[in-house]
Amino acid sequence: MKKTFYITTPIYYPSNYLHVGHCYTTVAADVMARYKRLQGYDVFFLTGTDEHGEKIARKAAENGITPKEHVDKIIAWIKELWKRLNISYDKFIRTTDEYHEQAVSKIFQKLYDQGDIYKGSYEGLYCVSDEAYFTESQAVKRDGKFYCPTDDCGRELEKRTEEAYFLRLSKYADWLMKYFEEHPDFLEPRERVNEMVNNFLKPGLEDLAVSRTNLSWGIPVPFDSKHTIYVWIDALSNYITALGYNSSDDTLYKKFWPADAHLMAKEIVRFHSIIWPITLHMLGVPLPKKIYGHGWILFEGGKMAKSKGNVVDPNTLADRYGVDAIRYYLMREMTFGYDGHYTQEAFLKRLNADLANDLGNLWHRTMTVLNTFGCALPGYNAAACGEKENDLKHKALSLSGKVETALDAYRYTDALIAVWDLIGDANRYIDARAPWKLAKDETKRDELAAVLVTACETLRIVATVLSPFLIDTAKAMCSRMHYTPAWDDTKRWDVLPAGTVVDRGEPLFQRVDIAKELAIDGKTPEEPKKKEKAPQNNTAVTEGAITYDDFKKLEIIIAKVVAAERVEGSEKLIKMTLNIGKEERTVVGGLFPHYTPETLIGKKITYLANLAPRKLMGVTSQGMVLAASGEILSVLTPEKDMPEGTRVS
Ligand code: ME8
Repeated sequence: MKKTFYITTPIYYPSNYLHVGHCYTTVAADVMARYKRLQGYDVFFLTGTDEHGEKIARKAAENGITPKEHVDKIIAWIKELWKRLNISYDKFIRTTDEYHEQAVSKIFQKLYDQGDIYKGSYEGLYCVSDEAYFTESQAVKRDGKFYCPTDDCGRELEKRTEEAYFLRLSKYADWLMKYFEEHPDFLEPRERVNEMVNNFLKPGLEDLAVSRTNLSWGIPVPFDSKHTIYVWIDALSNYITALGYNSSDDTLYKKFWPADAHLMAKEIVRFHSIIWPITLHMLGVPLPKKIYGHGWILFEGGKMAKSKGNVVDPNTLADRYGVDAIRYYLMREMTFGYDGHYTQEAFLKRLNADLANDLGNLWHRTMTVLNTFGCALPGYNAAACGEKENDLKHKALSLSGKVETALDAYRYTDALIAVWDLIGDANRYIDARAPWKLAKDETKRDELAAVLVTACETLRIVATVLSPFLIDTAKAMCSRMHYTPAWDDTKRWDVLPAGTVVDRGEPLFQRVDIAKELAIDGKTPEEPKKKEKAPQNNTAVTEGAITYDDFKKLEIIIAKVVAAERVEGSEKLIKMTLNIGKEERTVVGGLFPHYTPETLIGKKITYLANLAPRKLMGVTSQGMVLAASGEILSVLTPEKDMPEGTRVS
């Protein structure tokens, strides 16, 4: 039987149209689902919508339509968007689906029957106009009074007490704490565990109100018609009801649960990593294997959010630049797990540099020379392959292993960096071998054939590993090579048969004029950062020159990073534990987001050991990790594997 893989996105609120932030999680889940399918897994990929609640009821009322009419309209739009973005979900769940409502009702009843839900009273700050409760931290506080935080309201809130049903979370706090300790991979990235433990579990977990009396747009509490089930039990249960839990046909549930990963952004990690595991534990249902809370896309001064209006419409981007450019940018630009900025300029630069130049040109120049060969892949003589061919072949064959390591750890960016490293190598290889020159020399046919096969096989491997990311582009590349992508083939060479007629086709990507594109939105390109002034003449260098004896004072050695984590409260700092041969050292460096802690662990780096210790954000750094820094940043690693403690001189 095939191995199974079950992945989910949050179910989004259809209060309004979705933006690029929602696309981020959905594309990440789609890439993972496609990657696993390509590896032979039986995959179930779930997405959907969270349709009940006050917000949606209010929005519909504003438009003079029923809540159902409102959500139906938005959901049709969302489904179109996912189709357009090539999202390969297996099921789209709506919390208004009858099977879901029935299953949730049964869950609520069971929890009540076994005493995990009980009746109590809910105290909160109530807004009469919005008919909603707010906590003190949500409300706007002025002169000791609390006011409604919704944009167009601002009315004074009154303290009210209301009857409600509560979920007995407090009873399971210790159990959950222990679960986190025993399952270090359950919640990622690691920082989120600390947030949950320090902010919610240690201060004492409170029971959660899970019903409301003033809400009609929701699932009724089965044994008390005055109450409606409120938000989280309804929403979170989608991950099991979608599979048929509590229904007459639970085949999918038996096959796919527990989920391999729930993906979401950090603001709802609390619900997924506290309320959800406890609810499942109460129900006697196994827990999902992983909760991954990624960062936020920031845009124009904060989190991209519907409520703030600082959103980018994915359809506009797709109209202008194509779907693959969006998918690539989202997966390449921001390190999964951490916040990142969206800028139009960075988007366009990636499109031009990575897609049109690096990938597009590699394809185009290779296939242009092949055209002169009658477009058919030549047979070649292995003896015609020299060091350069073997080098590129070796790198290409090692690509999918690197991509597997990265994607299995949800490091999408690292996977794409590995692909583009190979594309860069391949472009340099073509530059060096200049096949267009070889093509002019009849006596160099063997050499030319070896070059073209090497380049085409590399492109085949690139297209295969890119096929979960750039759906249309990879499909075009493969079909032009008459090749069906197969993951195992990425570890094989000479897969394309000699004689295969390859169609060069249209350019894979069109370059754009960045200034013109920005001008459409009334923007101008950012000034390039001013470079540090170069020394005016050689004396400027020699004047400050140090003697060899000075240099000898620097104790630069090779060290291995054995542990790494981000420094709390800092955007850039990473704290590392280094093995320097005879002992371990702690060092802090401003390496994020160029490196994440996970990518540093295991690396051999160059370390200045005798720099006087200094404190950075409360952590004492003993020395310094050496790095080259310009527009990007690169830590210096020894070219060959050297033992820890080796002196650099
Ligand atoms: O929270 N950056 O729905 P929602 C990154 N219905 N991701 C973003 C983002 C941004 N700026 N903006 C949105 C809900 N997202 C609940 C979920 S699940 C049982 C119930 C993505 O419509 C991200 O995945 O507010 C985030 O967690 C989700 O959209 C919130 O979607």
